[in-house]
Amino acid sequence: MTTIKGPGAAETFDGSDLRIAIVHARWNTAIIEKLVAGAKKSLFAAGVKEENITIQTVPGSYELPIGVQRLYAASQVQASNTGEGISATDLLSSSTTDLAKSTTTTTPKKPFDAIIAIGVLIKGATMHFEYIADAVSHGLMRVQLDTGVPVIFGLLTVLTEEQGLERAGLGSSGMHNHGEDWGSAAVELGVKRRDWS
Ligand code: DLZ
Repeated sequence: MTTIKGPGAAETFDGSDLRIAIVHARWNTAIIEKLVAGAKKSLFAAGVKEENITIQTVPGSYELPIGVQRLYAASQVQASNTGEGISATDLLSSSTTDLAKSTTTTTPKKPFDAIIAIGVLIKGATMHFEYIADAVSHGLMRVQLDTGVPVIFGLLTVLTEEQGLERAGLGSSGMHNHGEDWGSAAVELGVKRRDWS
């Protein structure tokens, strides 16, 4: 069946100099793992280098906003410790010249260009689902507007386990893995954010 739903055709964006983080919850792991793999597939397809992808986990979706916020802050500190006069592009490089300018002995890194937050909330018998979904949605929006780093909303809020499996490309309906959309969104926003600066 054809459908009009979805992000529509997009230009392709070059992610080869982007630094991207994925923060994911561990609840509903089987679905999460597939979504993370889908996001990584799109990142790689856009040219994002494996060494420029950081993956961090939190226990549940409720912890996603603080995880994203602290990981981004840590990347800013890491970048500011790598020395002045090094451009964002240089910071992706670990050449000896760049390292010589750096004040640390670790590979210099720039702050993340975009962060993908991934969680799967499955509705239960109580109001728990509604409270967490609302808090996480607002929390992630707040982090991205407060920091200016694009935060990709990879939170599935599904009524059944089956709905979650479908959206991770694991169901029988042929629905695609939504993680792939999130990876593409991260690259597009990471690139566009530079132009918007
Ligand atoms: C407690 C809980 C429940 C019941 N369900 C989910 C879920 O479906 N998906 C998810 O990501 N996390 C769930 N959690 C855990 C909370 O998000 C959170 O980790 C705990 O309440 C601790 O703050």
